[in-house]
Amino acid sequence: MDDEPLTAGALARRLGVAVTTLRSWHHRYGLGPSGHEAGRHRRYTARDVARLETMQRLVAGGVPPHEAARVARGGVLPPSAAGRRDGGGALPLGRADPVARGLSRAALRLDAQTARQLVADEVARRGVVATWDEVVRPVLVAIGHRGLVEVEHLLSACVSEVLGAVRRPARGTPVRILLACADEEQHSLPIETLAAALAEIGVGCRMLGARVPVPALVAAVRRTGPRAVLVWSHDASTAGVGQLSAVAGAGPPPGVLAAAGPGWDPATLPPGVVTPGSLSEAVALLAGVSP
Ligand code: B12
Repeated sequence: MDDEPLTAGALARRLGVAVTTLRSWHHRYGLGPSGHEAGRHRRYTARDVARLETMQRLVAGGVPPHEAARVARGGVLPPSAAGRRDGGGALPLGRADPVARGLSRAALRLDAQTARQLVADEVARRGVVATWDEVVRPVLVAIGHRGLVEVEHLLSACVSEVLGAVRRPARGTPVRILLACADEEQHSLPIETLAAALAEIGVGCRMLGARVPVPALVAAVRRTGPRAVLVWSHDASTAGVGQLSAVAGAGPPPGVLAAAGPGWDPATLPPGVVTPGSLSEAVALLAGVSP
């Protein structure tokens, strides 16, 4: 499978560069596809891919393209460029999906356009849940380990933009679900992803986003009478169970009250609160709420 010759599109996704970049590396530096089958577009063999991975890594690390191309074709790096061999161009992603690798490279380069396009293409290709679990989440976790805050901000914003663009159910569709981050909780991507995944299957929701103060959450519950409320907490410091009791006491209790995210301690939750452990579990739970 891994040695399967790649199309320009598949290789561009894997490297996290635009197809036009691959074409210019081909025409300018001779780093093109060598695989040729009659009647088919030229494809990149495993050897081509290895050369272009070297090219991409060195260029991402700041080495001038013509120097990087020479190394990719088998040359050695001149001492002047040696210091800038590898600007940390790759994240430890283990056996992650090749597109996750491409996304991590684009994110590390702060290449918002490519990162956004990659995520949008994968949402169109495999849907929100698979894109989150197989492509975006592994990259976010790896970036978190590296503590690259500027990359965290950039990638989060790109992912948010793509999720926000997922078509929502038509106006007039009954909305019975309320999603919110706990008070002072800024990690809203998981509930933005949940809202987009629900929209994809025609289920509407109200998503209040990051850092929802308790009075505002209670007011939203009182005003909309949701059948399901999900509150996300990523860290124990934002997981005050009082928020959940406040929701339960705000009116007729919602049929589903869910505490989601690694911040909550299941042992401390009020009775009846459910704890979906994954995005797909939360989608199944909330999609079942009668409109
Ligand atoms: C993006 C990000 C940010 C962005 C958030 C942008 C946004 N709109 O969401 C910004 C830059 C704002 C941010 C801020 C901060 N962050 Co931050 N952030 C991250 C990062 C990189 C990704 C978060 C994410 O979405 N992860 C994806 C998660 C959810 O995936 P997962 O763990 O694989 O998910 C598991 C489950 O949660 C579940 N699951 C996954 N998705 C879903 C969805 C649903 C609906 C459900 C039910 C389940 C579910 O399945 C998975 C397998 O079990 C993480 C790194 C990380 N490891 O997550 C750091 C991280 C969470 N942040 C961290 C910190 C410390 C902060 C700050 C305090 C930094 C600071 N000093 O300002 C602030 C927090 C402020 C606050 N009060 O909230 C730490 C938290 C440490 C801890 N307590 O555990 C982390 C772990 C980074 C690190 N390694 O240190 N952050």
